[in-house]
Amino acid sequence: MKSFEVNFDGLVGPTHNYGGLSFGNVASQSNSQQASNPKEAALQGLEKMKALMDMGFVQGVLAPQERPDVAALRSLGFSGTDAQVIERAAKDAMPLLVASCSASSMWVANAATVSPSADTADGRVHFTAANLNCKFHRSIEHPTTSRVLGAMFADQQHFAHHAALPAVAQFGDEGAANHTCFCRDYGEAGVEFFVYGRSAFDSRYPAPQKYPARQTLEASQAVARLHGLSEEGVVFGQQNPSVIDQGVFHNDVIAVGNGELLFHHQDAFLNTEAMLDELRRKLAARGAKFESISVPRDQVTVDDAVRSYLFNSQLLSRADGSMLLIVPEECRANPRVWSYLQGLTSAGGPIREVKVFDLKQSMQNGGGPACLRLRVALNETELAAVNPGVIMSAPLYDTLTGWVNKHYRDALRESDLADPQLLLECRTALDELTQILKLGSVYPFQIN
Ligand code: SUG
Repeated sequence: MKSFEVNFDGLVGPTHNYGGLSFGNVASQSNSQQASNPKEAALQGLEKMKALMDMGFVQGVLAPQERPDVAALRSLGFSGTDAQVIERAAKDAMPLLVASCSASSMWVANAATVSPSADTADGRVHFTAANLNCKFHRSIEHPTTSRVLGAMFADQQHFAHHAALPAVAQFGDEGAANHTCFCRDYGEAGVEFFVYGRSAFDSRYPAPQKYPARQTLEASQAVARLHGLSEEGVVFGQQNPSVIDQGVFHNDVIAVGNGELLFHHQDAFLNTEAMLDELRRKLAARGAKFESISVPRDQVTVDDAVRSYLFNSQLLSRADGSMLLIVPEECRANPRVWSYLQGLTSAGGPIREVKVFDLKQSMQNGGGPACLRLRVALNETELAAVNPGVIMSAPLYDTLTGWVNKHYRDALRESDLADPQLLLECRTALDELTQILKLGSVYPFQIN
């Protein structure tokens, strides 16, 4: 049976703004307070989806969330009508209003961890929504994320959904940004690679000093258990704490894998050789030949990686067996990264081509090509069971660009977030979107 890796990209929501909300994420902090352009952000994302579809990849779309999150503000003590809740929060606690307005659900690599059916004990595709509990503005995503994923992957014969892990830092879980599935072929059992930043229960593991390690070992282990993965089908690796302190807040800022290949920076991990050996051995037992490409620090520094997002790229398998790397414009702008990429594609290795995309609006908040997509490996039967409304097509692309042009503003500043009209605009847009994507009622304002 044929199998595919389907990329479901997050559609950027109407409140995309630069709130400076993510301590430890260099771009988020350095672009704080700049004016954003939600319309351009959404169109840039849609263009990437369309380009991948045009290249022959199966592409899906994941809906944004309702913002400002009035329910979250109510839970923090703001009361009255929805408009009054927003006005009161703006007056008394602007940072909380900003957090409740974040369009951060666009970075769907953090929506959930997904295990393909070939790896799981019950032969279903498993999803665990990420609790994202390191940052308030992200911790409010998972209830709606679960409903949206449930509406996209509704067939219980093929899809199993788990609620987010307990909402405490000890089980901090950032989803697929710290998880990679390796395999010989999508559809064949492989090895799932979980990368954590610290252990919450064992003080022998080192931890970063400056910035938070968002993912714990114990969270990764819990997800592996929930998904019914076998011991021979998982490898846990620790991120190098010193790169977290240099702004690598997720593993997908310093490594990307696909098929039998891991592309990573030399300084990405701790105990790198032992970890790569374990991956090689476990994949060999599955009939797969693991390969890694380590980018040397004397060619590309960690700082280059953080600023260019070289590793926050999409590594895609093409029909001829070669791989394609989708990178953001910022890689072309960095001479060391660009020259490394020229050498990489001409070296005769698995990565043969690089394609560049302008994702500046998302990049300025620390979200590159890989952050914007959730990968789901599916066989033909499973793909047929996915809600067809969320699979990208030329007509859907046209409808969605028209929808963005109709509903989105082209500039948003912090002061605009206090405008209760923004909530109404968002609700009107999302109501229409649920019909376009055939999702049913997934938003709080639609659920009674
Ligand atoms: O969680 N930025 C996101 C970026 C997430 C990127 N995802 C992956 N690497 N997979 C974050 O730090 C910034 C929001 C603001 O500052 O307005 C933010 O949430």
